[in-house]
Amino acid sequence: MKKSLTRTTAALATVAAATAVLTPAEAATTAAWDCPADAYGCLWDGYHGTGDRYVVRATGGYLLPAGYKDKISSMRAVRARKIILYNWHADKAAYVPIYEVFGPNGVGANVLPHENTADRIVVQV
Ligand SMILES: [Ca+2]
Repeated sequence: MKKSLTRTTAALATVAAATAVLTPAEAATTAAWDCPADAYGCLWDGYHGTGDRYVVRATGGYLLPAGYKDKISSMRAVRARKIILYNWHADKAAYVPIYEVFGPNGVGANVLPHENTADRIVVQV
């Protein structure tokens, strides 16, 4: 009985050590508002620059990729002068601007109250 308990304790210690090693790397890749310095900006599916990140690397106006359409909740302009998000309004048959942020190296913002609606982006430099 005592020997079995010792083995269990040793196994738990191994798990704890592995977790301790992994945690700093996870934290580094999910730092809030982290966006590459050479990108025009970043969009996130979570609030406060967290969650799945879309790195903006093209200027002009274009549709968001399928995985990011209707999912953006926060955004930040890094090299761009301005990034504008648009939502499609079927009744107007048009994309309507819903939120904008300013750079270069701007602070991030939550896309309130229009989170999870953006379909299109315009990036101005
Ligand atoms: Ca939409």
